[in-house]
Amino acid sequence: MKKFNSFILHNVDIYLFFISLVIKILIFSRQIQSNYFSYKSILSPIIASTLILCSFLFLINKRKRIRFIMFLDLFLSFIIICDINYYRYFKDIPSISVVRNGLLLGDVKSSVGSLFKFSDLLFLADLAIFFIIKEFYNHISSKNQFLSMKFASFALVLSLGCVLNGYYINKLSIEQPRLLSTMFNRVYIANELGIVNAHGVDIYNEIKNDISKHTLLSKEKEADIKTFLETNTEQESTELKGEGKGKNLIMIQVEALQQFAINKTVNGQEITPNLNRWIKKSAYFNNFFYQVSGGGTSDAEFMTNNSIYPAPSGAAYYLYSDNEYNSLGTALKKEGYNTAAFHGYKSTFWNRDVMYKNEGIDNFYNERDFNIDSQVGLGLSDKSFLDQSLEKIKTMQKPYYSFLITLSSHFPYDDQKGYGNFYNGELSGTLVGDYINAIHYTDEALGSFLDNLDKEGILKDSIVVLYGDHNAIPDDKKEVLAKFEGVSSINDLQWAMLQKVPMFIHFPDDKHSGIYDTFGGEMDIYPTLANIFSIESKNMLGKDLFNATKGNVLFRNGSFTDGNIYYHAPSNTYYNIASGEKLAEDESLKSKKEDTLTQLEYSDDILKHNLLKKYIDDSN
Ligand code: GP9
Ligand code: MN
Repeated sequence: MKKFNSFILHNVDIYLFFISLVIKILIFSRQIQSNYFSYKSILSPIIASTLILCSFLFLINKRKRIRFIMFLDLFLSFIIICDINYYRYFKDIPSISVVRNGLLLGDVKSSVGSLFKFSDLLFLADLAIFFIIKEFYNHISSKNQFLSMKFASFALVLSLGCVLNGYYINKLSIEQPRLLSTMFNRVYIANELGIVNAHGVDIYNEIKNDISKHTLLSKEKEADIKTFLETNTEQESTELKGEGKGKNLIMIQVEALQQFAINKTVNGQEITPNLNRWIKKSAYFNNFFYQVSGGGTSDAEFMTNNSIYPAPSGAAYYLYSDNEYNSLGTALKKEGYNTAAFHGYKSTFWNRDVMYKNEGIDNFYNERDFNIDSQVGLGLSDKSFLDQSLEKIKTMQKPYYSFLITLSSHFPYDDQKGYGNFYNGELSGTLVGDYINAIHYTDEALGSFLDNLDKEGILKDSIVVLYGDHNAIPDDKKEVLAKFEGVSSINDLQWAMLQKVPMFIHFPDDKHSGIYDTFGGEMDIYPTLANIFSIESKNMLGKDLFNATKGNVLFRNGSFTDGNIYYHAPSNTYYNIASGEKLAEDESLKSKKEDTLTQLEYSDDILKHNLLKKYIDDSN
């Protein structure tokens, strides 16, 4: 009992620090999750992460320790105050990449500062308690605990914290597989695990990523990649070269627009009548695939604006936001274009505010720049977003590049009120049935936007590109999509061929309209536009769809197609697309597979070692 009393008496500063930190983090959590906050769900992970933080204090000598605790308390309280003010402005949690990109200190410094409340200083109130303890400690014997006791306390508290925290982190990584590696929704992580864990996961990702960036790349490999990039987009022919020079570019990325809905009817009505109509007036690529990986929507944007593959895990928009790129926006700015991105959601989601600056996008109109007058799906309704974006586009100095990302048709498509009930068929109430309503709504909004561009005379001197960012129906709902397709089952090849998204390019006066069946993907949009707008097409891994002789489409998991065969990497199986039959691997198929892996490796090295910076510097 005596030992226990001494253990308590000797460490009262640590307990008080632990309790005050848990309370501060709970107050912070309450502020970022005001609507459905529950102390119960967040308390355990907060306690677990705070135990880990406090465990090291048991190793410090008591007299020195109180000073260290006061410094640590001041530092952590400062972080929490910064987090709260950053959240008030961005409705997000800052990450290292945000701070590193100077955004925190950039043009928002004054705005974030203006949000500061004097009540924030209450987070420092507990320092007074530690001052008193410090005085108290000065007057009592500073007999220290035995070293063994210190280590035992440290080990016990650290292991308890790690086991508890590991359980909660693992639980979240199972519920949301991509979340912790991509940090695409930092607020969600803080809401589930507490702010200490949110910053801890961010620091872990940064360290892991920095280590991989500092592994050396051989000079030969660097030269091989440079040669590949210089020759990859060379084309024998130059169909449509310069067709868009000086014209505006309007690129529309549509949330979860998957090709199975295009040119289809349910109960005798078209699901996407407007897109079907505009497809007929445009160059329509009906064998066009999404190629996203863990970065979801941001991967799609990354590829269409850079023609570099997504990161093997995580999101390039988060992990490589400070790399140098040869982006579409940057290239068009060199040609005198004004550039802007439009998205009716948080500017920090997917780290867009940081990444767009790096992609040559001068203005990013995000949820703070729109009147959130109607919400459908994940946020601002597509109809209102597109109407308001059109008004902003009309004020832009020509020529301009406008990149719009829609939002309403977002998984799980459960905003029936917002979408309306266009579909009441046998799949009503299933994910596919809900999706049909969602995409029918978005189709209507897109139709009105495109018609308005026409009415305003904008189409006369603009080229419009529209594509879907990724699939709408996940693998685990395959059987529902099979029902919609009217088949009993869907094998790997059929499922792969269903992973197409529509992509069309509209030229003034509906020129070059027709169906183009070249196999392609999101990686090919930039090289295709580079040819149309006569901008340099070095440093791209995709191809120009109007002049390509081969139909290669590579996917992040190593699968690929060349338009005739499809290789399904997870099952290491080759298929003849036309006949559906499986093929034995021969030398030519093997070399295609190796070529795919080489290109993906080149792309990963470009990101890891920031090679474009080197190549661009060399060429200047
Ligand atoms: C969020 C929106 C959706 O801004 O782009 O992203 P997703 O969840 O589809 O990756
Ligand atoms: Mn998306």
